[in-house]
Amino acid sequence: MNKKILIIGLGLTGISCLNFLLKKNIIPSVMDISNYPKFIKKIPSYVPCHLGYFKKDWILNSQLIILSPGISIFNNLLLEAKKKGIEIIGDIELFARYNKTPVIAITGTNGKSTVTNMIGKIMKKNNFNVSIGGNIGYPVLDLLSFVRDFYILEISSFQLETIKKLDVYIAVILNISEDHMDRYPLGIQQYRNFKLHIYKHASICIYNADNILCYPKYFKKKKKYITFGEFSGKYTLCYNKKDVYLQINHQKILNFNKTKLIGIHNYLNALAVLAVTDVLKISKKISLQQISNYLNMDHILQIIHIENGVTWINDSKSTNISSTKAALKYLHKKKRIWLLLGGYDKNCKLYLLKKYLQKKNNINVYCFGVLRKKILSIYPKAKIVKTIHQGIEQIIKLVEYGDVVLLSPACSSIDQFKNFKHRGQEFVRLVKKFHNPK
Ligand code: UMA
Repeated sequence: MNKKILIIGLGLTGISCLNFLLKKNIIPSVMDISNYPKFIKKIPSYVPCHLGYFKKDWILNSQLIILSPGISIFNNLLLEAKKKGIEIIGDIELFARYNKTPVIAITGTNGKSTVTNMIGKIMKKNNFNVSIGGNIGYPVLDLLSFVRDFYILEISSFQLETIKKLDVYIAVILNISEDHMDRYPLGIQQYRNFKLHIYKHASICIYNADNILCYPKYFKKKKKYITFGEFSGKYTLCYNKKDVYLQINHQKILNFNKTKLIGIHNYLNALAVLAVTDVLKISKKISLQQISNYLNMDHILQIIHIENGVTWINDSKSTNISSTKAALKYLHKKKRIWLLLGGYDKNCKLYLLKKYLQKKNNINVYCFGVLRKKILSIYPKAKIVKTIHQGIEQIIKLVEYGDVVLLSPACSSIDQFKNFKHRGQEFVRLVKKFHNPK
């Protein structure tokens, strides 16, 4: 690679790209909009580095730009670079150019991390040598140093923006609903189009048959298609009185009420997981055992404290409306729900949540962060607080036996926190502190 390479963004992705190139004796230039990017100390002094703003001549004089997912390809300078014929890729495309290991790739608006983890666990239990990476928090280029049977990648729409040819053995789209609309001004179809990139070079495509947005635009003869969904597809749910079953081709094979999984959204995740593990010919016994015992990841409907009959739940990973709705639906039978909602404004369609909240009379909304005033304007019954701290302080005085306090913000966290994990950890810390002030 004998080109003038520029890495933009010096977070997890940028640093992993830098290390990858340095190992190949390629010295790129690096750039970040922040004056003090998180990993600044990891940049060797001999690497040309520009901080504080995007330097136009560096961008327009480069021959290859490696862009971090947090930066939109629709940035004006990048559009200008593209017009000039400068190639713009992301870390996953770079990975694809060197990778020889089969890939299982998972995308979707919600459930990506859960499904990626579940598949990983089941495959390991079945003696596959696998590693997981991608949007889940482990940059893909770092995987290349491990010899594995498979890589299992969680891939976001941001990452899919810069992928050109990612060969994938199995590609999964779990669901598509409104998210990141600040990044996709043309709306959900624009977001969807990036998600669909995952099918492009996939041998097997698995998708949610209930959600038309997940359907491939073209069905190709040489690819195999497998479907799942609550109501339609090969892998579906079957409701029988109080029980919910996983069924394949209309044959019941697992009673979800006897598993540790919670919420219909997780049952659907399990259907997608089983569709993947069936392709890999993993014994159903192992797959179903692992699915049955799977415990939610931290920050997803995680019960963090129960006191005086009040349950405190951390669902900080809910960064969009559909995810928060899934949490509320799961808890709908609770006496009262105290919902902490808010954060950074991704231009989400709040009215979709408003409609749901208006139908319920057991949900008290406390809104915080940048979006708080917008939430109040569409849902005047909400109480406004500046921070989660203030919200807990007020709620703790009002809760009664049987209530649930739920942090399920429906927004991203970057206005007040480093990321959703930081937000969840702060919530846990504060809840413990309020219950045990010493
Ligand atoms: N930056 C700029 N200009 C900008 C925006 C950011 O220079 O306009 C700089 C920041 O100052 C910072 C760096 O870019 O120094 C951060 O880069 P990044 O935002 O791309 O974040 P990374 O640390 O590289 O992490 C990324 C993913 N982040 C995003 O997509 C926003 C991580 O997903 C992922 O785990 C990681 O790569 C490894 O693959 C996080 C995420 O929030 C969890 N993803 C979104 C989501 O799940 O909804 C898509």
